[in-house]
Amino acid sequence: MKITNVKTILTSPNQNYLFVKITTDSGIYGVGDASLNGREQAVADLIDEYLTPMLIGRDPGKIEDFWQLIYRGSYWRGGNIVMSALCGIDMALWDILGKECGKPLYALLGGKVRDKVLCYSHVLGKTQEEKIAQAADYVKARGLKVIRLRAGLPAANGTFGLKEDQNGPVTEPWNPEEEWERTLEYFVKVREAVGYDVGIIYDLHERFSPDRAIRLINALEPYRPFFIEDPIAPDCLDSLRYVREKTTSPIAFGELYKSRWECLPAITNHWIDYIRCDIIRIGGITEARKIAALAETYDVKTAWHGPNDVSPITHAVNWHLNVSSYNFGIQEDGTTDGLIREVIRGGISYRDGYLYLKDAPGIGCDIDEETAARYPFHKAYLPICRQDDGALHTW
Ligand code: GCO
Ligand code: MG
Repeated sequence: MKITNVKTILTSPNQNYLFVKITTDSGIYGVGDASLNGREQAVADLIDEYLTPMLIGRDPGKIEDFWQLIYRGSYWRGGNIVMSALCGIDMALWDILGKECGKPLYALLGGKVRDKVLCYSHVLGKTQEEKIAQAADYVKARGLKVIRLRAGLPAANGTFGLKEDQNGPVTEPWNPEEEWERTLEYFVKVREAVGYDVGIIYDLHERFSPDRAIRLINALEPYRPFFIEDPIAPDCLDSLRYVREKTTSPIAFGELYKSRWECLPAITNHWIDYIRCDIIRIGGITEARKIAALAETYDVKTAWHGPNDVSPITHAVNWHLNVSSYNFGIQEDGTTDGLIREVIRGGISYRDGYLYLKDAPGIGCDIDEETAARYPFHKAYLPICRQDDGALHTW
């Protein structure tokens, strides 16, 4: 079998996504997700200009070789643009392999060790009151076993539903000391509203300095967080060690990691309990299964990143990894609105706190290209944060 065509598809059904479709001379094609919020066009250009010429005429079954070719073969290693592009292609190649074998992706990864996937959803809302009401409703009406709160404004506000290109990021306020108080109060109020039978995850979104993160995590401890997500920025490894040593709540970390080697110290030193890389950011399925195996060796669980800005294709890939990994912990089920479901057919479904996927060869998703074309892409930027004094703060 030989690859005959590689197509990038930029589309914006309310939010920007980048898909990859690889066609072969056998008629089998595969689809992948290469979305990188705020930089989609750069990833598409890399695929179109540099990677596609390397793929045409290749055997799609040589997945590991292609991964190494792109990661090591450019001499320059990794980075968000390269790894996202690599992921879109990697997913599409695994999808082709599954379709060729007539087996779902999880079967190629070793088969199921579980039948359903525990998940959590995002509590959203404009005001604290709205969010608390939604948290209670999630538990009562939707049967969620675990819910997720986030420090600060709802994610990526200002990048949705654009009718024209943005020319720079929207600015959000973030004043650490004030927000520290609000962050604590919010968690406590939600805990009081939903009781102690429900898991509550708190995404601190890398927004606190180590000293503030330690104070906050310790203040939250009596309210039993399911885990604290990304409390500090990932850049200084020693800060993670410091936070770990001074706190006892479970820590989930790593949505900004871009490779296995970045995850390594956190896993081997037991600085984290859950590794939560974004499959797209680490170069796809080929790398995710290596990270999962590494984490299993050290009793660290997986909690792959699954927000609304990764598409149903990635949510499905996460599911295949989750059912076939012994050390699966929990899956983020970011709220996706209906429109992306018109563009991507197939994918996971939710019932009573768990995710399910119907058996189908490969990943089990397809792109409706005509519908994708009806939602034109508009360049958008992720927001930034600034403090009262004007200084930039991690968003
Ligand atoms: C999460 C994440 C996201 C990110 C988003 C950026 O835990 O789901 O923090 O909400 O902010 O993926 O594009
Ligand atoms: Mg997060």
